[in-house]
Amino acid sequence: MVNHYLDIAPEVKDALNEGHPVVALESTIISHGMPYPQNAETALRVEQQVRTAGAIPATIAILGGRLKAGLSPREIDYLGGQGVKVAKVSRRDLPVLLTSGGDGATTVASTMIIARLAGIPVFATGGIGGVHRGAAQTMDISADLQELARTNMAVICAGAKSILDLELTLEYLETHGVPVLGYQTEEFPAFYSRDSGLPVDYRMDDPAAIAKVMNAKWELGLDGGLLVANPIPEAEAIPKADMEDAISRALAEADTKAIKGKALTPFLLAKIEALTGGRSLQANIQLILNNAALAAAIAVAYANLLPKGNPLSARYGQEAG
Ligand code: PSU
Ligand code: MN
Repeated sequence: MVNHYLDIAPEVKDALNEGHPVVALESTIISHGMPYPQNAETALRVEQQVRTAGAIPATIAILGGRLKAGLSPREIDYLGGQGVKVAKVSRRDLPVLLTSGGDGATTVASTMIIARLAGIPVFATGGIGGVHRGAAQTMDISADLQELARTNMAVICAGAKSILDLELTLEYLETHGVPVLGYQTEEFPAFYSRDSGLPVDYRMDDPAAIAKVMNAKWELGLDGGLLVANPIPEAEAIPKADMEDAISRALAEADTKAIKGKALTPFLLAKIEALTGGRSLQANIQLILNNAALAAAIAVAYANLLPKGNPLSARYGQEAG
């Protein structure tokens, strides 16, 4: 049964009914992650990339108090143009947005929730939220991690930015039973750089192998997500040392200005963007395109595993009860 708060775009609905692969995409990366108009342009290129790789894109957001799975180019441009004027919406914020009738950009956590309601099991993003540096004092741990613990979905990312404590982020995921799969790598990537010095749980060399792990996990009744870490292409990567200065300056300024809560991640991202100029924006665009292509390949492989004549959405929906 489709949730009555949710609007699924006709093209996405048809694809799901036919068992055709679909890839969910988030919208905080559009409104809070990049400047206009590059944000909207990138979001449209990402959708195109998903299509080229054989799947249907479903960009997720909240518009006028409705959950949306699949946006029009106009709606994407609107979210990009509004930028940080649009509310950043995570799990906590969802019910309020629905009753106030506002617009919202969805984080990894809330995108997972909405994709799940729509019956989409694969989602591409840039970087996930995680355990912040200093979390032992601040207790700042992104709701993205809790969502990965409970919501059945493969989330394809380029790792996480080292504004976070990557070691604690991986510990948290282990505790909550979230497999971290490195795509053609043994190392957990650090967003702009391919290396973090930390290992992934398992290396996977092809999308079909990842699809089999998804299927086995959910057939076993092990609810929750899988994190697929896809390193930024070599040619676009920025060495860790080059980023470290910008990251420590951003962290120091956040500390001085006492920036906390949901404002912290966007503040750090914008600061680093400003300090490293066009270089980090360019890297950001390339890695999300790269993730979209891999997510589409995984969605295709997962759809191929499902029995013929059994629509993907129905089966996936049933499994999560
Ligand atoms: N990290 C990035 N880019 C992003 C985000 C995080 O490198 O765009 C966004 C994502 O939408 C993510 C959210 O879900 O920030 C996490 O915010 P918080 O740490 O407040 O949970
Ligand atoms: Mn936080």
